[in-house]
Amino acid sequence: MLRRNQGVLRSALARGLFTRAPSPRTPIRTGLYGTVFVLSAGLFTIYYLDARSAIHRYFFPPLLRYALDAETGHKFAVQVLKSGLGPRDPVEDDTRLKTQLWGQEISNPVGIAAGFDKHGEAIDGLFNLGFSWVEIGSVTPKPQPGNPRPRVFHLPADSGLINRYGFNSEGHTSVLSRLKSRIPRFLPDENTSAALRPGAMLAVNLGKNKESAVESIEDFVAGVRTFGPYSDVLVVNVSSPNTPGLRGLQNRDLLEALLAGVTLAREQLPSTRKPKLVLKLAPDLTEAQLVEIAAVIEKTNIDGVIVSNTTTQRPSDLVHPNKSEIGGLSGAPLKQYSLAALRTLRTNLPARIPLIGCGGIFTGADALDYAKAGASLVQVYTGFGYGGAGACRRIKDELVDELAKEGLTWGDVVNKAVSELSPKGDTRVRRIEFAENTDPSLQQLIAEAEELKTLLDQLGDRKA
Ligand SMILES: Cc1cc2nc3c(=O)[nH]c(=O)nc-3n(C[C@H](O)[C@H](O)[C@H](O)COP(=O)(O)O)c2cc1C
Ligand SMILES: *[C@@H]1O[C@H](CO)[C@@H](O)[C@H](O)[C@H]1NC(C)=O
Ligand SMILES: *[C@@H]1O[C@H](CO)[C@@H](O)[C@H](O)[C@H]1NC(C)=O
Ligand SMILES: *[C@@H]1O[C@H](CO)[C@@H](O)[C@H](O)[C@H]1NC(C)=O
Ligand SMILES: CC(=O)N[C@H]1CO[C@H](CO)[C@@H](O)[C@@H]1O
Repeated sequence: MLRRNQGVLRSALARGLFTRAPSPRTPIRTGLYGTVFVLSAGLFTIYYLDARSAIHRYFFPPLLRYALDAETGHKFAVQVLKSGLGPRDPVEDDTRLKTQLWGQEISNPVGIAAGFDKHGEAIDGLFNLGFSWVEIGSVTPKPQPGNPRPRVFHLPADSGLINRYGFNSEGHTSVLSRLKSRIPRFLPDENTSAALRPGAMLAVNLGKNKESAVESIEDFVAGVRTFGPYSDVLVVNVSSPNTPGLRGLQNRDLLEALLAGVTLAREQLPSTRKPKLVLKLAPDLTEAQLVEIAAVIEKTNIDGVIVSNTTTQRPSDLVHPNKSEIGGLSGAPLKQYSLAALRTLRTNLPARIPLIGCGGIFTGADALDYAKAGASLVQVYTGFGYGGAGACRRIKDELVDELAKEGLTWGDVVNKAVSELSPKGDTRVRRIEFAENTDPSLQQLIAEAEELKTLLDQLGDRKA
């Protein structure tokens, strides 16, 4: 049907619009031109709105890269998706693509990673492109501008990207008011997904202000209080590259304090629905560090892990002249590191803690590599930037083809990997219990966060 439309469109365009007829215009002819024009425009709209159309892959992304600098191109794409005029994925997900997270069914395993929609402007536009998981952020408590421009660099020759945005964020208040205005009237009850559609999840990636102390967990606790009621999942990063050891969390105690703080804040949310808490890790951790992090995670009530963020490494085979720019490298060159880190973590975490793979996914085969390493879901950023609006749909179609060839479902592949790789038996160490009165400083922190949240709520209400 669509192919035929495209054919009709092409010939209509060729005949009706682009050739200048030499004969004089009669009213009938003018009427005909008008009709053809309207028809073409209509067909073009159908063609445009279908995320699979070739223009979204071969025309718009290169055009944006050519016409605009990297950051402006990114902003433009967010604005189009925000406007509701973005293209759509018109096909229902194949049942082979179903996956599960925490007992909940997700219609497909492809999500959009943090950093694309940093301020929560284009949530529904992104779901409409076929992603089953939309992660907004990172959002910092107070607004902050990030690093000076330029801070994003395309490395097309390497299918990569380097960014040093430095967490530009509009801050909690502004993003919260956007989330609130999106939720119709009532907060979702415990059975309603904040995605507001079945088989999908909305995640908020929590950030930290630049001036906050490295070891402080306050910003993350505030994030849990602020966004807990409006999200299905909250993502906490442990991936600042600047400090050795646990990348900023110099030691195990700090990581334990962070995880204890955010899980306690989650338990204390007044709403009946509690978001899942997921960690996001850097790909540059050593095996020993990953093993240690896994041990800490297992002792806490953290629900899952995203592997991974961008890398500070620069593989020697990079060719683009801008490869030495400072920042995090993403895209194809990142895949080897993320995949290795994910596999290490899978072999050290019990099966009940799902992993989400992220890094250099461009094709269905890439996604399948992650499933085979035990990832229940994958996320895409750079592959979406290069592949355009249809990237998600295309990855899903390729996945279905690959899975059908082997007669498997996504769930089959994941389950096999998890049962082969995850440690056998219930290795569950006694979970840390956070009695309400054990840690006065934590209580103090939560109280302060509560105050901040009330303030933000009021501000948000005023703004909305
Ligand atoms: C321009 C850009 C901005 C990003 N911003 C964030 C961010 O704010 N928070 C975060 O956790 N990850 C951020 N990321 C990392 C991505 O979420 C993802 O982990 C990484 O890009 C690897 O996936 P990819 O190879 O598919 O791009 C950003 C990535 C890029 C390219
Ligand atoms: C949510 O689902 C559970 C189990 O299906 C049910 O017992 C509960 O009443 C539901 N809650 C609401 C508010 O619908
Ligand atoms: C490298 O990045 C700068 C800054 O964005 C840009 O002006 C320049 O064209 C880039 N170099 C190449 C070869 O793309
Ligand atoms: C991800 O890594 C980049 C550099 O590799 C770093 O600047 C950033 O802080 C990390 N992301 C998060 C959410 O910490
Ligand atoms: C976005 C953000 O808040 N990144 C933080 C990730 O965590 C480290 C500490 O592990 C912070 O230093 C980063 O600022």
